[in-house]
Amino acid sequence: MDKIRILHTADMHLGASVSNFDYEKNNIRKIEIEQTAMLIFDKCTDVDVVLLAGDIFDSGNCSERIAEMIIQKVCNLKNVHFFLACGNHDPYNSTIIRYIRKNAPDNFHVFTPDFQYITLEQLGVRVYGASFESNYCEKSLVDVKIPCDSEYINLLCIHCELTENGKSIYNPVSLSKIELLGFDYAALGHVHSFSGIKRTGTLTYAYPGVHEPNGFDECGKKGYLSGFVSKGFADLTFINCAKREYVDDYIDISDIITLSSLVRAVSEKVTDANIFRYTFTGLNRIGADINCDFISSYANCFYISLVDASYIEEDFASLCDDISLKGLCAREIVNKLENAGPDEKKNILKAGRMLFNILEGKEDGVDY
Ligand SMILES: [Mn+2]
Repeated sequence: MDKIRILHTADMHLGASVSNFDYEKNNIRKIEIEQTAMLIFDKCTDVDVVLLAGDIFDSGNCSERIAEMIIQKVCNLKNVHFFLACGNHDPYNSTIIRYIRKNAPDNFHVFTPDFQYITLEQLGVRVYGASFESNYCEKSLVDVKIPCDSEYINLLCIHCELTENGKSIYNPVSLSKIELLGFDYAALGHVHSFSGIKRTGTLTYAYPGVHEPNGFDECGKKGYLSGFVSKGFADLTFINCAKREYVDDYIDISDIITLSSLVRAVSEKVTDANIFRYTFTGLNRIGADINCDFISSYANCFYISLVDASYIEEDFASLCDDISLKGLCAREIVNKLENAGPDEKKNILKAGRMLFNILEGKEDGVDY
């Protein structure tokens, strides 16, 4: 066969706790993260090889119920070849992986901690991989003494950190070495954001990232990779499948004069399914106190958090007579303000506030 159809997913972290919201919404998200995972398994129907690049389970003690859901899906897809390379969260010797190894059907292969390959003769494919044995792995799991056979399409499935200096506690893998070994596609796991579909020489490689986000450190579109691999070539597409997206952004409120326009500005930015965090920056001309709870109560979305990091136009002039370091600073600020243009004025006021926060022993808060 000159090309095969693959699906590549990783870092589902099934069974992970969700604690960003209230009780009810945490539960909704927990269910959604599982549902999307099952939906990806449903998308495997027409696929030849499914590559699961580790951290599919968030912990080795993940509930058997979740393992059973996956096993059921795999049982219903007898013609699809599933490969799991265990990661640092769900290592080979953990309870959940033992359960999978004992109960999964023959078309689900779990790689051992020793680098190995499985040949699928009818497809002309070799799938190479290895699993984390425990939570850390300082020595590369890729055995460079086992090169690829160019008669086959060679796939690598591995949970790792790409590095050329060999230093990582999460399976250091050298990209240049795996390229030299002759792989056509390397299905990687560990990094939670999509790397893009990368290419070096005849090797294509990618981290798909998580399938559903679980925090503001996982913003943007989330999903899995699907497409074709042939000798020296891969045609893969990132499929955005997450039910919700985390958005973490800033709103400069300098041109907003009334509270109602700020409420409107926030409402216009949000979409109902998503999860937002907006930080207000710039000059606050609305009033000293921006009530974030009040503004968020008007935003129609799954969740919103508002942070006020705006600054007010302070009366530094009234502090100029102070016989102290503060007075000295105030005089300097006022002097600078007198000679500044409007844009520069903003920065001076902002810098002035930061300086006074330090002098007054207050925390500066958000860096914008
Ligand atoms: Mn990991």
